[in-house]
Amino acid sequence: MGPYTITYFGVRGRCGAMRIMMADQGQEWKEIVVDFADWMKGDLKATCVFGQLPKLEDGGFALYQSNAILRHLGRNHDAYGKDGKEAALIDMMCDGVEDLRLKYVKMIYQEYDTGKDVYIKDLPNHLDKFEAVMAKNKTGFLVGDKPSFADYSLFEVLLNHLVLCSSCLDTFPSLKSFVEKMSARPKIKTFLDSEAYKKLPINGNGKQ
Ligand code: GTB
Repeated sequence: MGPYTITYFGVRGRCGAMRIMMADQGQEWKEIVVDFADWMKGDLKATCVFGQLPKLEDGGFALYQSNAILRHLGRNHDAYGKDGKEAALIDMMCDGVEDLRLKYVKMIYQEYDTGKDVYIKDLPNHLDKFEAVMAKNKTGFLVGDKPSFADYSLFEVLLNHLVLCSSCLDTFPSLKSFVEKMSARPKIKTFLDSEAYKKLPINGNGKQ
């Protein structure tokens, strides 16, 4: 597998989780940062399967769609469960995280000024589902006893939500502990403390 190259804009956005996952797995990768003005010229867009980024290259193999990329990394790095049933549950949790991510992205890009307060008020009604799964599993991860790609995706989305509302996990002890423990994993801590991570805005429009 590899070498890996991520092609994406200069934001965390849809690459946050895959970067954290590769860092935690001790996997190096290269970044090709695309300037949005260059992107608007259309040449690169025309080469992308869905006309969008991110793109992950794994050696000569190119892949689009951030969740497909997470799954591919999960297969390559043994972060996709120990059997078919765990894999199915990990898929389910990743899709659940995606539902929350899409709500977040819609609020950030389309209705930040008018919708942020309503979004934060409604957030517990989404976080409680993840809290219940995390509390029931008792291992500190969503499924099984080690991190899967769904954990990296949830972790990254929770980090973004803590920037949006620093108290959002105060009533969710299992999620709060999950974020603390994931943040303290040595390779994740090194990555989150790095300039490469800190210099990137979360979203493309400067809202967070
Ligand atoms: N379902 C896809 C996935 O999960 O990979 C969604 C990918 C997607 O929305 N890609 C956006 C894109 O390629 C970038 S993420 N947009 C360009 C286009 O459609 O032509 C959101 C985003 C928007 C703007 C910036 N920016 O200005 O730097 C960065 C990221």
